[in-house]
Amino acid sequence: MLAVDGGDFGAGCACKAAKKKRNICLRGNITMITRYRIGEPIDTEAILQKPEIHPGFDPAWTVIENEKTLVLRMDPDAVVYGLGETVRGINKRGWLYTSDNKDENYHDEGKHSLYASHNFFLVSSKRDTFGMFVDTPVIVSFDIGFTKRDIFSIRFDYFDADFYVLRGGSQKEIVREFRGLIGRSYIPPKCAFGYGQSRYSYMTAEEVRNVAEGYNRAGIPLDMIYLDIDYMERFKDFTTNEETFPDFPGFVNEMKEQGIHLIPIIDAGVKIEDGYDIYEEGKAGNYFVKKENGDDMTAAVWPGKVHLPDFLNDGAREWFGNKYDFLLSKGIDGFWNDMNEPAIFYTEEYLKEVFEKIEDFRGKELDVYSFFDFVGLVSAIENNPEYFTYFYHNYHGNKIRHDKVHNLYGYFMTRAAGEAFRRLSPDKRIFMFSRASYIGMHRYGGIWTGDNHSWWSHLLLNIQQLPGLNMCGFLYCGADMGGYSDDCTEDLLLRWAQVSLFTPLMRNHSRKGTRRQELYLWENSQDFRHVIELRYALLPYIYSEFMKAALRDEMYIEPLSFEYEEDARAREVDDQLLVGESIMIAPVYKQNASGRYVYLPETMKLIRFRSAEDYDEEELPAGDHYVSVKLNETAVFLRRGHVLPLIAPALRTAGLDHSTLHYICYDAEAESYELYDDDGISISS
Ligand code: MIG
Repeated sequence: MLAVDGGDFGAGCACKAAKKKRNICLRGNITMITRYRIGEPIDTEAILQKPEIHPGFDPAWTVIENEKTLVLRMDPDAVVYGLGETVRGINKRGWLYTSDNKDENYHDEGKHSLYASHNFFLVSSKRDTFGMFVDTPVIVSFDIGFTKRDIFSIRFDYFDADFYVLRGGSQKEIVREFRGLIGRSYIPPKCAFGYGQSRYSYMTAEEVRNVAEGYNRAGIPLDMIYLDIDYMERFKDFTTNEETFPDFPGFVNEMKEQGIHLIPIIDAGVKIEDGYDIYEEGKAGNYFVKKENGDDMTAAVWPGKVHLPDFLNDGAREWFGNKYDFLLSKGIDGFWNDMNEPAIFYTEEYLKEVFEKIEDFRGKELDVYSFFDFVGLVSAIENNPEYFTYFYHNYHGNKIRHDKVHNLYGYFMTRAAGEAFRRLSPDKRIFMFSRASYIGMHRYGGIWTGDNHSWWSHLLLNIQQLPGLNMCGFLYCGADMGGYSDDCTEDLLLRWAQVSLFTPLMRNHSRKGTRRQELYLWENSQDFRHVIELRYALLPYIYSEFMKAALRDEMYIEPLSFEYEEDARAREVDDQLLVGESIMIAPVYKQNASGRYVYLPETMKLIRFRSAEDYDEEELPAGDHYVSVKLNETAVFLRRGHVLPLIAPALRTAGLDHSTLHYICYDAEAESYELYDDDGISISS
């Protein structure tokens, strides 16, 4: 297990220092963990510490065997938290969520699943509070008051799962116990907490240089520039395009000398091409997923026809993981893994079928029905779920059809890399995050939340996804700041930056064909400079809080009610968050708003930052307030008795000078602050 070397606690303190304070044990109970089993589940390797299986089932639930369903009557006051990366609010009541990893690029509230399956949730009411993890690699649906308002039912395609029920203790304690079961969350290098600029795609080294220069000239801090699929030679994994990125190692080094890390993307599919080493080795080693008849399955994605590595196969995982060395050895120290749901544009067989069916329509008069049948034929090709029944894995020596382990694919891809990093880079942390995931992957990498849109509603979604992700162990996470698809506007990007500045992953990313989003391009680029400088100024706090959460199995971002559990109002707040122990945030996520209503569960100090140095403070009593927050202001609410450390901003995380550390204190008798710091790169296992 990852441990962090040279970590140093407690260096910091504030005002008139007093003793350190921790908020634990609201109810003082002990959390009991009970494991139940239905059917014969396939091991997902999500849980590291497995209690014995308890006979029967948790009494709160009714098991309806023939309908493959579990049923719970929820108390009217019950709030349901969790499920990680999903649509809708912090309280998951009132919708149907399906765990079915999918390349879903419209995250509207009518959707039931996104890229990830995070089957841990918490049902919390006055009478009963418990957590439950449904450990199954297959599709499972959580009907949380969707069909009937007070009925929570869990429906399975295959009725095989392990269930971990956690009872007793506060919401926080239940989550901590769960996190203990699944193992410590991934810890990236410190530079991963800097700001990163991405775009699909920077086409040449020259273009990347220009982006770096744009940032340097505008004086906006930056630690990373991302390389999307066009850095590769015809989208082949573990290649670089010699024409557009000549002397790749030299280029990596040139950027590194400026303190900028290049972060290339890796896709799941391996191009079929004679003479391409990855393809040939994969074929020879039997490392690709196979059709029923034993042939390698052919799908099509960006590179054209591809085979999919069988990441569930130990040998294939080791082989593919080792390939990351192609880039590591060129000085690369961070990656993002994409298309690993897996995304499949088409399969050969299905495409053939469609072409044949299209023939039936040729020359025919199309009425309304046949017209839509015709249109549907073609639109069903991309990411058709049927493809998942076409191929097989070799998992622990067993031939298993993909749909029976579907939700593990992205997890095991990232695990392939994570396991390889432990061999290839045993002393240094490597930066990595993935699109698809399952609980268990949180030990190997972070995640980003995929193809959102430049919509105000997706800024709110970003806020609302964070607590569930943290509960499920995905501490290192973030959304595409500014939105991926569609054109962004300056005000949306600014408001979004004011949220992303608190998420561990802060990355501006956007799609081909959309308006450019690099921060130095906007009319008021100084406003962006101020927000990014504030991010860097807050890094001692963000890093301390992240590391404490990771090392103690706690949450870095929480819903208000995790701290103010008895406060009924706090339980309804779903657009404000607690970030670490000291602060609450209440972002503005509406266009043309110069403020918003904020609920304060207790007296707090409002700090309005116009920049890292220019801010004012105002104490506000508990209750509701309309708080003005201008477009160029970031509002932070300091909790009573707490302290916020700050440092002088720098252009790179490596340039932060700890002698400039200072503190904003709530008042003179403020508590001390438990600062965590280390060299930001070392690990020991
Ligand atoms: O099918 O690599 O979510 O971030 O820019 C699209 C191109 C493939 C999807 C990722 C997005 C990335 C894009 N990828």
